Amino acid sequence: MQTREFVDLRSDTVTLPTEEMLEAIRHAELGDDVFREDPTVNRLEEMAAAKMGKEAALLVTSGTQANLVSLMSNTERGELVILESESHMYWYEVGGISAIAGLLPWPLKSQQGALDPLDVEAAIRPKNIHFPEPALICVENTHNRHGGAVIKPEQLRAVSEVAKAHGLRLYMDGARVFNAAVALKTDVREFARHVDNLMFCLSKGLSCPVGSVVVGTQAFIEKARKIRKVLGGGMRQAGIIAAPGIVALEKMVGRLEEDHRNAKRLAEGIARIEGIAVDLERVQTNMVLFDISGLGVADELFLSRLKENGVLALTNAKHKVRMVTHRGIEGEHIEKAIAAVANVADEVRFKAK
Ligand code: TLP
Repeated sequence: MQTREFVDLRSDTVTLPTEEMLEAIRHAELGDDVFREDPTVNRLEEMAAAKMGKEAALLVTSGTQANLVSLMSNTERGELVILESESHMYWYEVGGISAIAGLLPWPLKSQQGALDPLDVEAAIRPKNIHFPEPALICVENTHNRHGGAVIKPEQLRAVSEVAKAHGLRLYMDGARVFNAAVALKTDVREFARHVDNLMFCLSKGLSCPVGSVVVGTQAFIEKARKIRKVLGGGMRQAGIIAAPGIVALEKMVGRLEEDHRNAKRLAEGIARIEGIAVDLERVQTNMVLFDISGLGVADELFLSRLKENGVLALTNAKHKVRMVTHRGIEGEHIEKAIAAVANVADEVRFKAK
């Protein structure tokens, strides 16, 4: 489905593995990872921990599993978790935070995804027989529903100070934290150092077919390994997943910059189209969110017309369209996408008159 037939801007999850990744899978040394005997998995986990400046890491099946395993490893059932009201964990993870982890999510509004430390402080209520125990604060970086916004290291530090002062842990859904690091031209450890533990995804901009990695202290990862098992995530010859992950960490981080440049170009092109609003300041990484309210067309119709013009996108709220750049999307695809949006906009504006 990828770019051959359509310019697929629905997500960076649609990226296919590189030739080098496929070769690495073919030649990976394998073993039973539940017995900790897969050398390729062990190597990826060591690399991931070192990259993040943490003690240990754990390969898991998906970003959703990474978040669930981390929630359960950081808390006890019945505790309270402070998170951002637009966060992926709150919106898109099938309510696992409550249904499986047994936690009470306490959502806070934010400015472009960054929690205000004063709001966090206010949400941590004094001990009282009526209240659940607060245990964990979660942040997301980059922030998906805020259009790939980067949460800066100093913003993380401010929240971490509140967490420390109250004896709470801080966890980061860093599905796209390498995009954040590349956008600020800094090391990913600058983000990781402010949180107790985090996850990142291999299968988004880094182009792997499967997998995410949870990173933290030795004790946390030990607990997470057992929780992954109870959730059915104990994999056997998982080296076939880890092998492309190693290629990703070695070779795929730097190129994210290209995706960011393409997203800017895409946003600038779309911003020139009448009836469409884009906040260019907010295009910081590989996502472009734009508002089509001015076109007076139903979202489904807009997306289906776009598809007829060879371009795939998603909406993430009423009249809000999301496009995500990734490997496989080149300059010519950006031009094609801008032309397709302009074409559809002309067509629907004409009908509206
Ligand atoms: N996000 C996907 C969809 O679920 C919306 C996407 O296309 O952006 N955290 C964040 C911040 C994410 O954006 C995602 C995936 C996840 C966690 C979950 O990862 P997976 O899909 O691997 O379970």
